[in-house]
Amino acid sequence: MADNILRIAIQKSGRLSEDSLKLIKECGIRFDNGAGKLKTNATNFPAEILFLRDDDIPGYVEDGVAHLGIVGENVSEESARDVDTVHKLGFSRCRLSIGVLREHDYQGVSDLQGKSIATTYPRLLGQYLEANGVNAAIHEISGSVEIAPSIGLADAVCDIVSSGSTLLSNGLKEVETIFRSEAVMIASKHLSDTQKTLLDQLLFRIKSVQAAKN
Ligand code: PRT
Ligand code: ZN
Repeated sequence: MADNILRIAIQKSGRLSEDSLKLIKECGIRFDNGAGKLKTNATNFPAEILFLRDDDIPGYVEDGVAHLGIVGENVSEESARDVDTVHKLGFSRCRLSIGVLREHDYQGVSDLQGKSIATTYPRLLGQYLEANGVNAAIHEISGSVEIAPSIGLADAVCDIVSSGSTLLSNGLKEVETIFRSEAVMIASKHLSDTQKTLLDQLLFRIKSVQAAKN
């Protein structure tokens, strides 16, 4: 595999996509992002862009198939992949929180003892419960987590919250924030010297773009 270009993985379509593309463009990197493409070459920087599901990005970067990736810290941390977090990007801010039914008279984290909690983040939730000495059943589901308490599938949820309106519309209230997240750039631990130099150039441009906005 060519070790003199940077292969950058970004989310194909979702909440991170637009800001990820915008950041790369603001760094002066030009490429053709024809709809439906899975890979494209930059025309004025030795880089390729891969368009992937966000959940797949940490694994591709760990394996060195992609050299860099833009992903939510929540996804990167949950994946437990061995990658370097090289820069915080300031967009897609959200939090991973525990929610319970609104009518629940919640007093504190020990209320979760012996309860079941539905989540797509079993690792981060498990760490939080362990750190707080709480023994609860983690019910891993792959989507529509917020509906679980109202249909009797679980006592609580642990999911990503941004405005809070999804919790609210499912009769839930946010009771604990366990992780704060934003988009980050992650890098492979196996970069060639050329790739390290290209990464430094890219980070310099990203920091300039960020500084110009502040
Ligand atoms: O298809 P693919 O697997 O690539 O995408 P995805 O559906 O897994 O992810 P996507 O695009 O929904 O989110 C990508 C990343 O955006 C997440 O990993 C977070 O880092 C970040 N992010 C920021 C969010 C939100 N805000 C967010 N609000 N991710 C999800 N949500 C969901 C949340 O799961 C819940 O269902 O929005 C709902 C809550 O939003 P509020 O505003 O009602 O609180
Ligand atoms: Zn995903």
